[in-house]
Amino acid sequence: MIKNNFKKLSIIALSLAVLTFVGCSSSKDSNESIGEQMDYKITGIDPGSGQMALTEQALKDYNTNYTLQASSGAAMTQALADAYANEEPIIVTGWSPHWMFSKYDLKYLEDPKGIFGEDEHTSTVVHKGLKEKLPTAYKVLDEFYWTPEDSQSVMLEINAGGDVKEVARQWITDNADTVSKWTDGVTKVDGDEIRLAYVAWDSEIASTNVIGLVLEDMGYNVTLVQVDAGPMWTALASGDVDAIVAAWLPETHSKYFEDSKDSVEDLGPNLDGARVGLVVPTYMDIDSIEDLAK
Ligand code: PBE
Repeated sequence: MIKNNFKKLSIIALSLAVLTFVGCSSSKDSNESIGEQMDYKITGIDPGSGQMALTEQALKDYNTNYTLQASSGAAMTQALADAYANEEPIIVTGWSPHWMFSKYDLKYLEDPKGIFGEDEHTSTVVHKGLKEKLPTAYKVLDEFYWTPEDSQSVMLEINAGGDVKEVARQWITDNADTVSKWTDGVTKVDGDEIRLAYVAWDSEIASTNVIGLVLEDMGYNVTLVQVDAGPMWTALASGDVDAIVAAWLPETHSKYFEDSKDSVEDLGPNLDGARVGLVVPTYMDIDSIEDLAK
């Protein structure tokens, strides 16, 4: 009897020891470097975005042993939310304007080599000949201009679960003065077709839906086409779509822009003060992409 109990106890003790051992080796050891804790992974977005190419370039030029994982805008923000909730290290390909900066305490890693550019803006780019084809739309698109705060307020509402169209409509109602600057003195049309392409990045979901509704109010029959970055530029160049408000220049989409330059017209910024880069929670003890060097 005693012997039996002793045996049971030993088994329990042994199991505990094994469990403790397994637990320790799988949990994040505080002696691990930040890089080890993240398995040297950067959480990226959709492969076609300009930022992914810039990040690959940065990881090389800064001589790091990090790899970039492609995902999507939505998967990236989910990974960020999960890491943030547990104060775990994470590096994401981030950009502004974006609601993530309102929701979390984040910082851009410094980029002394300037790989991600400075002073990015989002441009409105149309298929050549739009001025003659759809003069009213051309005029409104040319005038379309808002601020990072405007964009961020729309994004926040959508992120909080608002219906995209309803949020865009509400913003238009609340900002009638701004919107009238885009539409004042422009002749309305009667059901002409216009097609706008965009990528499902939060900032572009916001801008494209707002301008889409404004064009609808001007009498257009508007189709929004959601595609990847490469196909968005190809569709614009071929004339399959008439316009985009999602062109990130001068750096992020420079390659796409160069390739389609002959068949498009850049109407200039619709938002200044945009930025792309590597973004981390402020609780992380790194400040520069240089800190990721081997
Ligand atoms: N972004 C958001 C895009 C443009 C908009 C920065 C993720 C990119 O192509 O990288």
